[in-house]
Amino acid sequence: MSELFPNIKKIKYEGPKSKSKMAFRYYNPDEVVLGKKMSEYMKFAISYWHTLSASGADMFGVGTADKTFGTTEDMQLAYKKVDACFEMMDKLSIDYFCFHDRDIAPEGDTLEESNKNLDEISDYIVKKQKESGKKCLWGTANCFSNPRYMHGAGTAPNLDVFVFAAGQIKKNIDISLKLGARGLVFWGGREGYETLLNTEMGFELDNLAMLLHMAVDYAHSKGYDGDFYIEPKPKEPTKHQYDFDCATVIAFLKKYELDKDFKLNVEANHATLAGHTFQHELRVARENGFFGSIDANQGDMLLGWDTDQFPTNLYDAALCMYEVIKAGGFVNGGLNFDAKTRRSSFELDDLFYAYIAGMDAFAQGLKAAIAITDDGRIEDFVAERYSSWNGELGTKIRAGKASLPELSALALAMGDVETNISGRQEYLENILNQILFS
Ligand code: XLS
Ligand code: NI
Ligand code: NI
Repeated sequence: MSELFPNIKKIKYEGPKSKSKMAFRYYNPDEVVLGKKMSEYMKFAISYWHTLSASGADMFGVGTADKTFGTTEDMQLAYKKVDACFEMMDKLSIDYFCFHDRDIAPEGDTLEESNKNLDEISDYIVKKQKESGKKCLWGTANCFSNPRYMHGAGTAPNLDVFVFAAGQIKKNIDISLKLGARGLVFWGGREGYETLLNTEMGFELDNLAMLLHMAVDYAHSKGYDGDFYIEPKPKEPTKHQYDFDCATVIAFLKKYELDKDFKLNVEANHATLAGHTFQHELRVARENGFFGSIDANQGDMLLGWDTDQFPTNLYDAALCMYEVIKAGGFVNGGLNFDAKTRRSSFELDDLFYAYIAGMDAFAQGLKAAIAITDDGRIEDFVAERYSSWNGELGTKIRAGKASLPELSALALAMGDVETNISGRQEYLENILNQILFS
């Protein structure tokens, strides 16, 4: 079969000194790190939508990148995209891909037609998977692009829309399972509101939860034992997305008794849109037992929207991988590059530069995260900072065996707090710099 990226050879690891244009300098798929090959630890994934479909269109202009791969007929193009995806995975040593139903096969005039397109293309994907050993990290249903979803899908005021979304989600579960996905993602899409003047918030959230329960029940009935993820995002496309951030989603999952089934897919750019750091969202997910998977990208701090840039910020990559390590690594999840090249980076080669940049950044991040732990100064400092809790009294309070009157008596005897120690933020930031850049 002729190549769709004939200019690109398989990208090799050449080490940090390499000046080659197309080479990994830090990502070495076969290098063993934390008892696993780096490729198995990171579980990088290609995002089908940005990589194979997005052409760089924005509200001021049409696309700049040609992703027609020599054809404009819908189904033929769908086949070409599969070929392009598998060629990229091979050339970049990426083992996984993530997809929306409408990324892999065109939507037909009816649900039945759309489903037929999905059946046909997924047969082809399965064949390519068998040949290559490449896997699907997660699948999701696009219940936001079609105009029918203008008011939302699971939260739509119109029952017919809810029913249609349920049908689409059922099919997506079938296809995801057929492709061996170990994750089913639910990103809110248009589940949110523009104005409360026309919105029954509680009613909409009840319905959304019901839809998720049905999805879980259906997937389980088909023998699925992988993960379900909600992907939080605070705004865009709606003014207020219901799945605002990790904390909001965890409260929602607990209220509707979905917390045993769902974990979180944390996206860096969504974290910053919510006014949090990426690490904050990962920490919230981890501390609450909801750490699942990651959409690895980055936003622009000067812009207020989801720019979905390839992640190259080493601090963020390091602190992200630190949280991943502390969470015990990925089980069913992985690092999906939910990222697109800039509109002016329009050549197909740019896709490869972008993935290499992201993968190298995360490889450096992984090494840096390990170095933070090995170095020990930061973790020792944190342990020392809380050491006053190590004695009998601290243990008693944390075990829930102390009372306010008892502590009041101790406080009165104390008179006032005598000592406090510095948080030493600048000292710790300097250590982080030293670890990252030496
Ligand atoms: C959009 C989301 C989306 C999800 C999958 O902002 O990041 O791409 O990852 O539906
Ligand atoms: Ni995402
Ligand atoms: Ni996003």
